[in-house]
Amino acid sequence: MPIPHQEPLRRFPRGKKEKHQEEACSIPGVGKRMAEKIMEILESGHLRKLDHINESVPVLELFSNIWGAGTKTAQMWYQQGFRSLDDIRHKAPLTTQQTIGLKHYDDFLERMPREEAADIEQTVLESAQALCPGLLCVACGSYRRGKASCGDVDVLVTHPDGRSHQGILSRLLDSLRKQGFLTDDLVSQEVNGQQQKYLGVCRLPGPARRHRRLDIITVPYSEFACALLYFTGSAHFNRSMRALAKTKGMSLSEHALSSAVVRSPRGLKVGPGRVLPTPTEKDVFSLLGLPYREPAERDW
Ligand code: 8DG
Ligand code: CA
Ligand code: CA
Repeated sequence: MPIPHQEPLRRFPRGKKEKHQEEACSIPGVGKRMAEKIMEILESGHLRKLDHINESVPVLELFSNIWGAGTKTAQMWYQQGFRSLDDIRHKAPLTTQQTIGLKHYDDFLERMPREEAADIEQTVLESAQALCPGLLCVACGSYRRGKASCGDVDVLVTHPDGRSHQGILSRLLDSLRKQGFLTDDLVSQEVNGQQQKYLGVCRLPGPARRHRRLDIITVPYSEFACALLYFTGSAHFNRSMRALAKTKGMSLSEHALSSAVVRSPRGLKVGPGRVLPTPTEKDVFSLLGLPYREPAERDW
């Protein structure tokens, strides 16, 4: 939305204007063009060049809230002249993911109460255990951090026998689809031949239920603690933990904590190091020399 043009705040007498411009130019890093912008703001309280940006910001936000559309796509659509979701719906060529994102636009923007996340976790758990008793299914992310509302549900699946997690994801998804619980698929991928990730959409049975985003990740039991730590987050907390590991010559990922990692002088990993056994999250904290933090204390 354009900012209404404001009355000029001040008009500098000719000589004074040049003097101010010279002063602005003498600031390190400020060249002639930047100085001109400073002068425009000083004179009018406004920078005309930003009008277009102010206009585009809410539209870009509207577009980038479509699941599967990033900032670049949103900008491209804006440049193509699209201004509303109706424009996108009728005129933009969409990927399969963006079509799903648009279909559930309002539902995906609304966070769900944690009770609903618990019901979703329970649905996945019951289906998983019907296929293979002993499978563990844990809702991570904001749910495990104790938040009152969740953007989506992140379910981590593993089996203590170290092998029954293999190949379980596709069977679990089939079972959830047959129940009508899964409504759309967004992404399925395999990481390192072991970990499998699924990103999709589900809806609990009953009237007035919304479509919710569901992520399911299956991991080998040896990676369970590091995966649990990673998918519990928060993302900011994970970044701090990884940075700390680095300062101790270690490396932390969603797969493992490794020691004696060889890094180049620029900090790049050149040798993989040795994977440390971490049966529980507490072991990860303790190997990093940190006091344990409950999931609810990792929300920053
Ligand atoms: P929310 O869904 O309620 O909005 O919050 P969340 O559960 O914390 O976020 P999420 O997007 O579902 O991601 C789950 C966890 O994955 C997050 O808590 C920590 C981990 N994670 C990172 N980095 C990133 C990242 O760049 N993107 C995403 N989506 N997750 C990340 O450590
Ligand atoms: Ca989440
Ligand atoms: Ca997620």
